[in-house]
Amino acid sequence: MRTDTPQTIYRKDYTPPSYLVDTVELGFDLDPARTIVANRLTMRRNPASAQREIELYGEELELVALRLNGKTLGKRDYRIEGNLLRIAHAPEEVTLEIETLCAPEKNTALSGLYVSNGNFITQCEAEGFRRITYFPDRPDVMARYTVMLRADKERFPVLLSNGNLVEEGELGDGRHYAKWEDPFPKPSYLFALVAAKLVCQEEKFQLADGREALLQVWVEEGNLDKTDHAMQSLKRSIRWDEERYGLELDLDRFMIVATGDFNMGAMENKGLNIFNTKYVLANPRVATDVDFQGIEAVVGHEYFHNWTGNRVTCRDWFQLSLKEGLTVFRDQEFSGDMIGTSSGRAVNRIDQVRTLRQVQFPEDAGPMAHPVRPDSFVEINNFYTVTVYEKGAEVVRMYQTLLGREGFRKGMDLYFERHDGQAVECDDFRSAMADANGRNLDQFERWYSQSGTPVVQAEGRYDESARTYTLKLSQSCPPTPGQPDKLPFHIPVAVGLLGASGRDLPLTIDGKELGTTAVLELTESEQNFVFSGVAESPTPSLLRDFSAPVVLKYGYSDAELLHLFSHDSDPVNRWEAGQRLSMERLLKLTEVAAAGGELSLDDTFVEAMRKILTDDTLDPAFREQALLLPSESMIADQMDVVQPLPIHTARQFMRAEIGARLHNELLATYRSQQTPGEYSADAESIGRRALKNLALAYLGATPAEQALALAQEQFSNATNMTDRVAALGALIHANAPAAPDALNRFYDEFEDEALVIDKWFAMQATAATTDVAKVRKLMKHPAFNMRNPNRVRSLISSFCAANPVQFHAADGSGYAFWAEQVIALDALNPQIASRLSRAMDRWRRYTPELQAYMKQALEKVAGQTKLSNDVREVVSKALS
Ligand code: 0A1
Ligand code: ZN
Repeated sequence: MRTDTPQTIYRKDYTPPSYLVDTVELGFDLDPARTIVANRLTMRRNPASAQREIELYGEELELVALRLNGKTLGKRDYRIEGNLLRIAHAPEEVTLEIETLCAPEKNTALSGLYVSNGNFITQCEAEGFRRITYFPDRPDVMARYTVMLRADKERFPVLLSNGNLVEEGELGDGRHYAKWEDPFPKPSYLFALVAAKLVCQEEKFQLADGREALLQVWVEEGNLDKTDHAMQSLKRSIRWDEERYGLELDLDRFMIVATGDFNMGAMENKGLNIFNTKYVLANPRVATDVDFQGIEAVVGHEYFHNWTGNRVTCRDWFQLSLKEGLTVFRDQEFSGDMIGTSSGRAVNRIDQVRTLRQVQFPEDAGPMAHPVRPDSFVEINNFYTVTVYEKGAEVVRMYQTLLGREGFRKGMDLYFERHDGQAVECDDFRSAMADANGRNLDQFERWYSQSGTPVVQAEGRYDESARTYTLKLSQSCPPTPGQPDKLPFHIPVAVGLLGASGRDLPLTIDGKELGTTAVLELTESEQNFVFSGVAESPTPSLLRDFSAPVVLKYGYSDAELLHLFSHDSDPVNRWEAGQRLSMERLLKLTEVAAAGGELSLDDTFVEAMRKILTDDTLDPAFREQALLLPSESMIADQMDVVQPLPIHTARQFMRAEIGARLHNELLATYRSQQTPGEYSADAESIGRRALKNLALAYLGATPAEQALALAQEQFSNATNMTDRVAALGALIHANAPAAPDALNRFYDEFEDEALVIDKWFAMQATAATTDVAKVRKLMKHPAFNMRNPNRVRSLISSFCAANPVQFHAADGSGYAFWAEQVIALDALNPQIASRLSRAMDRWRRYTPELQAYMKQALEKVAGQTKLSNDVREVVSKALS
């Protein structure tokens, strides 16, 4: 916790490290209260640096001894200023020996070395290693590590670190040791150790080149019945990277460790991935379909980092998207390939588009907006964002859209050929893509440097006599903090033209036949694209497969949207047409609700929904997506002044109307989409359950008794967690008399399953009937724990981010609660506090009355004298 004014760090100020590190030998005497860390570094001056002092970072450490080339340094031989320890006048080559003390059990920030349920765990990205020992803790310093772990054998029978186990044995006095060696040079943020009481599921796995690797998934005792899916996902990830990118596992051993206390999803430490239990533990009894899918994606993500992140890493933290955008893109492609079918892929893509619109677009339009490669930050932990991750993945996807799959692969190959073992920049990736394909991608750089979501405006004109269709595309980008004016982006716009029959028309531009989907390259502020030989006036299908992270504007008529909703061969755009139809209506209904008018829904829309619902030629998973209404936050995003209550009223009305007017079809769907027999997490079964449970939710939105009876029956008889929570959710959201009892039964049955109890808290936190008083009461529940990030997210963050009606209560009570919790959390865990503080990002978009309360709450937090850099940066940007 710092009280001085936080410093802004700029990308332009980057300088190379003064010294490079060749080897690191770490010795740990592990004790929760007082751990001794002995660190022996061999370093040499970096010829690329003008700076001659050794610079080591350290935080929350007690320095015991410091020796340089064997000689103990006295107080006059070095200086400690804040987090920096500087040694001047050092020779070219040095061996530094540093002994420090730290207190893992007091580490509630969960950064560095900490204790989770009695086990030692580390988290070093981004700057946690400096909380373990003094070190040039920056990603462009890559070194070879040897690690000796010593601990009590009974309490910590398992001792793990990166790389290969080279020695283990007894020490007498009940202690034991293990020595690990990582053959690959790595930055300090990839260091990890685990000393714990754990058990593992393990397997030998044959790699493409014939080598065998040992794969392990480590969990606490009692959880071995929940590791299988993670292990299967890991094996699939290894195969996929071999097949799709020719990338092999480079170690003899690959370990995954699950911990219940973790700030993020998981971490790609070399050979020793550490995971939040949420992304490891699953079986049908405790995990939902979404959990199963999340595990596959995150296991893949961390595994793929081994090449995109670890073998080739980031020069500095401004380049974070170099590894994150690329690795998210890789995990998205992996998930798509695992589903296999084209409609399954589309459903996967629709999920990505939804996240982007629901979370990233608002970020790009708010006070924390930043480019994919930021130019400055106060606290790097605040930049693990949807912009760096998800928009970054869209940027990588655009290379593939522009260059084709093969061209993209060529670029990847060249990237590894050039940069294996190096710490590089986003520009190096772009150059590899350009050079491997002989293309100029200079303008593409703006996707990295300019923040904000571009708006593409489209207009079409059909010339009957010339049989041409001219598509005029123009682009602009709204101002964002520090960037009032933007230059045009290089935007791939995938386009199809539908004839009156609903079929795609063949596309020709400048005599070139382009099939039925053309990727137009919009590079100017305005451009015309002329399609020739167009036999009839078409309906344009624009931005197919969401070919760029932009807002697309086109003055579609209802008739055109209905045409696309029924016929578009691009499933993403087919879904998109439905979203546009619902959004238009939701916005109008919101207006009427705000004015206290009477709400009504047109038949045309209901009929379109009926058609999709009953079209058995469509995959259930796709139907579910197409029938799902835009969320309240997405509706809010379209409004100039946000009024949470009318939005909620409008959306609830629409749900109830659909539920009532399609009652018979929903009921029939509910019955036909059952998945009897043993649970399976394949895409088809997941789709059927999703559609069935959506039908239940719609039915539950009506006052019909029958729906509640169905929900109650499903709740009691469910044989998997997906159906169980869907039923419980239906009861809670309908405020059914049976809901409280169901909640109690659910709790009693799953009391010992922390991840299920998280769901129990989250479902209550997001119910429209749960007000601040109820949340406060839940915080007093014995199962609530302010130190556990998953629990805090499930109750406090869910309430603030996903219960808009109550969070934005007219009396400002939600905001006062928010301020109180941000302050309380900040004293324990600044990263978690800072995430929560983002709930207030877009406060200027609300009504003046709400704004006044929000400002007051923000000022209360900002006015604290003791505040972390993390929270300080977020609230001061919100207020500025
Ligand atoms: N690199 C990890 C995410 C991660 C980032 C920061 C952390 O602690 C502050 C932990 C994990 C990933 O992308 O999966
Ligand atoms: Zn990552």
